[in-house]
Amino acid sequence: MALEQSRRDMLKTLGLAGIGLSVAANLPEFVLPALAQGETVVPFSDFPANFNPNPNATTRTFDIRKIDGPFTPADQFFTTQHYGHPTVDLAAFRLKVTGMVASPQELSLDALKKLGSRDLVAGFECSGNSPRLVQGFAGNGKWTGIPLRLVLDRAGVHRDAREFVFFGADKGQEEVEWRTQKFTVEQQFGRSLTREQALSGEPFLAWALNGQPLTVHQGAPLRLLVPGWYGVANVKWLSNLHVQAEPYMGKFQTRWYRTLREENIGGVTMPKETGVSKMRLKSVIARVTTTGKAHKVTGYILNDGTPIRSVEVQVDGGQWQRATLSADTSDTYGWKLFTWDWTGATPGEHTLVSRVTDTNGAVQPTAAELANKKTFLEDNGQFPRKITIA
Ligand SMILES: Nc1nc2c(c(=O)[nH]1)N[C@H]1C(S)=C(S)[C@@H](COP(=O)(O)O)O[C@H]1N2
Ligand SMILES: [Mo]
Repeated sequence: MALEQSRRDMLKTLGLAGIGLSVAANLPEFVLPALAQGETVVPFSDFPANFNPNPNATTRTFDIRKIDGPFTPADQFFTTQHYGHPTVDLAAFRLKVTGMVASPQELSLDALKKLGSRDLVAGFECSGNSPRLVQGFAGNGKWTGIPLRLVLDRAGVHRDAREFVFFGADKGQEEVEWRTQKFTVEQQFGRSLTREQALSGEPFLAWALNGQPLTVHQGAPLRLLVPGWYGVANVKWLSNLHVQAEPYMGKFQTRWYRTLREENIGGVTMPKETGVSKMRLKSVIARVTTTGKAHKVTGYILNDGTPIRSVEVQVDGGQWQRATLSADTSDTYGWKLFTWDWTGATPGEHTLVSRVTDTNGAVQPTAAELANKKTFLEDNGQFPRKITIA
C-alpha cells in the first residue's frame, strides 16, 4: 500500500496521474495496466471477426482490449442514444428548472460554473452491455461539474415535490398505447429520480470529461450523471428539469428500461418487473498480454459503488485465483481495474473467466444463474474468454 501510494504521489507530482502509458516503463510497475516494454497482446480466439467499434457516426463501442489507464479517452468513450444527436445552440443554452420550486431557474453554463466546479470520477455501462458487444458499452471518466443539489437548493424545492424529471433536448415521435387506442406524440428523452435520490447530493451536472468540454456525443453542453447507476440515468443534452408530485411515466422510464425476472415471492413463482437503476456487480476480462514467459490478465469491474472484497480469475474450470485491484482506480464510483499474473500457462486453448465479490457478500453470477432473467438488460453474468497459447 505504501509503495502504491508513493507511485501515485509520483504521478501526481509529475502531473501525469491518469496518463500512464508512455511513462509507465520509467516508473515502478506495480499494477498499472498499460503495456510495458516487450509486452504483447495475446489475441482472444473467440473475439468476433466482425466486431466494429465504430458502426456509425453517433454510436460507438469501446474496444476494451485498448484499456491503458484508469480513464477512457473521450474519443473512444462508448456512446449511444435513442433519437440521434439534437442540435443545441451552445451560446443560447439555458438549463431550465420548472414545476414545484420557489424560484424557477434559467441558468447559462457560465451561471452554473459560478456555483462551483469539482471533479467526479465515475464509470458506467449501458444496461444493454453484454458479451455480444464484447462488454464495450462501458467506460470510465473524470467529469467536471457541480452536484445537482446546488441547483435544487437555489431553486427551492417545494416540500410536497416527489419526482424530478430530467429532459434531454433530443426528441422523437412515439406511439403511446392506451387500452385499444394508439396516440402519436412528440416527446423529449426523459428520465426521473425520486426526491430522495435527487436531493441526496450524489447526482451530478457535468460539463467536461477528462478535462475537456463535453462533445456532442457526450451530451454537450451539460449532462446528468447518477453515480453507480446504469448509463440510461445519465441524461445527455440536459435542457430542463421539471419538479412534480406524481410519478413520471415516460417511455424510457417505465417501459423500455425494465427487467423481467421470475422470482419466488411468498412461496409462489411470480413474474417481477423492476426499473433499471443501480449497476449490478460485474467484472470482465479485457485483455491478456505476455512478455514471452509470464502472462498478465487485465479486466474491469463496475458496480453501484459498494466496496469490492475480491476479484478472482479461473483457468479451465480450476481453482479461483485472487487478482489484484489497481491502486489507480480506487474512486468509489469509478470502474476498478484488476490484473492477475498467470504463470505456467501451457500451450493450447484455454478458457479464462473472472468473478467479483463485494463487501456485502454479493457474488457476480454465472450466466446459468441468470436464467430467471427473461429480458436482456442488466446482464452482469460471468464472461468466459478463450485464448490460445502458442
Ligand atoms: N438525452 C439523452 N440522454 C441519454 C440517452 C438518450 O437517448 N438521450 N441515452 C442514455 C443511455 S441508454 C446511455 S447508455 C447513455 C450513454 O451515454 P454516452 O453516450 O455518453 O456513453 O446515455 C443516456 N442518456
Ligand atoms: Mo443505455
